[in-house]
Amino acid sequence: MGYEVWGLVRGQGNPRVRHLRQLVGDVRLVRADLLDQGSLISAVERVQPDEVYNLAAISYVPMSWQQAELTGEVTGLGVLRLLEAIRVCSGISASRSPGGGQIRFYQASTSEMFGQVSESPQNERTPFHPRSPYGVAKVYGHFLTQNYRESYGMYAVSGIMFNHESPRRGAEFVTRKVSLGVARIKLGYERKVRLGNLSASRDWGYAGDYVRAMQFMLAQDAPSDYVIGTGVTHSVEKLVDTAFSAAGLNWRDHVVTDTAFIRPAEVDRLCADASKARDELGWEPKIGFEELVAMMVDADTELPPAATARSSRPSPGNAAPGPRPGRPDVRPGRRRPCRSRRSGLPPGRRAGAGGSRRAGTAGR
Ligand code: F7E
Repeated sequence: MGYEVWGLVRGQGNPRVRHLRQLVGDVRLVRADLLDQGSLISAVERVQPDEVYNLAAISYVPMSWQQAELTGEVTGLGVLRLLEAIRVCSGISASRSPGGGQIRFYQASTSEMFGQVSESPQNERTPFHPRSPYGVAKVYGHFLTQNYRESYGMYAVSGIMFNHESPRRGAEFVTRKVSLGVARIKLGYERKVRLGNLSASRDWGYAGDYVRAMQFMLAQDAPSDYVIGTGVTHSVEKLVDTAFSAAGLNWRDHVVTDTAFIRPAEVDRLCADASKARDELGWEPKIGFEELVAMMVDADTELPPAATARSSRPSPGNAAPGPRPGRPDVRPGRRRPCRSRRSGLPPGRRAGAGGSRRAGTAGR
């Protein structure tokens, strides 16, 4: 693709570095921390990136109730520090706008900002009503990115990404928890998977498709924000059914609901209207829900036994802080999928990668 990719790593002896090296050996690393303004300025000075992708966050929603202040610092103020690092290193001030060759900035915004939705499907104009400290922090980062674009003329954009998954997803998120659970049950290591709210619905897509959208967004003539999602939504129950069926199992024999995984405030249903991305970027997802779930179940079933055999019991680190008192019990329920219009796609402008560029990614 012509990219030289740098990743940001924090902390001393960060154990994730070894894992990262095994996955993608050719990524170069620079040390910095989203909590430390000076370190970000040094990192931008050292790498001299053409593009910066801020994918870093405390991104597990239940964790954001347990560590609300840290979530605000990293997921919210981290965006400010990164934008400031780019602004300072580029010599941009209120009276001096950037010239050509400026650093382009991508902010990973999220469908969690829509939260308790006021309309469905959600597009770039749908009002935000976040339901967790994570969602609130992301709204701050989203508006700050817009503000730096408007205040300083920076090429700074947000992708409002709906849930994007792959076999690399963390085991605490529901798709991977289910695919790992199915693999463990299939291989005889466990008999049950404990889950929370089965009636919540999400618009789940494949992470690889969403990364392509990020790249397109930074390759446009003018910066703008885009909703990225498939336009098809499924309940957690449907996810569970699809995953267990892919392994020839009946989910009702193995899934237990556990209030430890119910959130204090839930986002009930999300569904993307990504028509702006389709029309202006020429973007559309290539991998659908069934294919994605089968891919994740297959990958986990083929993991080395030691990785598959690890316990999936709830722990304080991956359980939600618990339902509000008086909250009604959550029962499995079915909802109708929300579909986007898929026919008659205009050709749109397709943005290619092209050229040799330096991209910095911040991930936590
Ligand atoms: O939950 C329900 C849970 O944790 C999805 C992050 O990447 O996407 C992700 O946020 C749904 C929720 O993802 C369990 O209550 C039921 O309704 O996989 P999740 P999320 O909260 O939607 C957005 C776009 C982001 O930006 C976030 O960073 O599944 N659910 N039972 C469960 N969820 C989990 N994790 N574990 C359960 O046992």
